[in-house]
Amino acid sequence: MTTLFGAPLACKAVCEMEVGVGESLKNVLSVLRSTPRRWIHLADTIPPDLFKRSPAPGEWSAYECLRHLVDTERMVFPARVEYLLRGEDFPAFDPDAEGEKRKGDASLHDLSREFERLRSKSIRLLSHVRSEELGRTARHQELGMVSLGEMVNQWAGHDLMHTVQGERAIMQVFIDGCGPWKKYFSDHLIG
Ligand code: NI
Repeated sequence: MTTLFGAPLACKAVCEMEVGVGESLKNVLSVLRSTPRRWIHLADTIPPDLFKRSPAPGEWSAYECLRHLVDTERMVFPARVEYLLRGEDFPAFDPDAEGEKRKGDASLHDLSREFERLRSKSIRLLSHVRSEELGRTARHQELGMVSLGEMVNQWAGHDLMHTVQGERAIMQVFIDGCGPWKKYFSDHLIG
């Protein structure tokens, strides 16, 4: 047994590495499966004016966070899986610019279901990825060499990052209204 670099590697270390990688994909999938239902629940429950309320000038509302998740699900993450499986270099993506691109006004209902539909396709794509393929690498235009394993971890983190961002945007109106309790929200204040 040798590594990619030709150095011998003990079987025990390989087995432990594979268990670790498998666990990593399982954890990633658990997040990717959970995110659309969380957004559907928010979109169906939170009043649209609060959902679309910008927390501060230039800052994304929950609606814009959801739209960005839909855009990246359509244009970025599944394509990156394909690039990495092929070992093909891929371009950088400017999430902020892309998030601003689509100014359409899809309803919260439609946007959240579109996210769920696109995510189901992504889960099907990832279900064909074998643990050993997570070590595949390709060159990202800005970041240099990255692996598929790193990319899927980023995907799950990206889900949570923009979900937290959306919830924090909704939070602002309650922070403004809570009087002396406001001091406890210093880590969450926007603007
Ligand atoms: Ni993003």
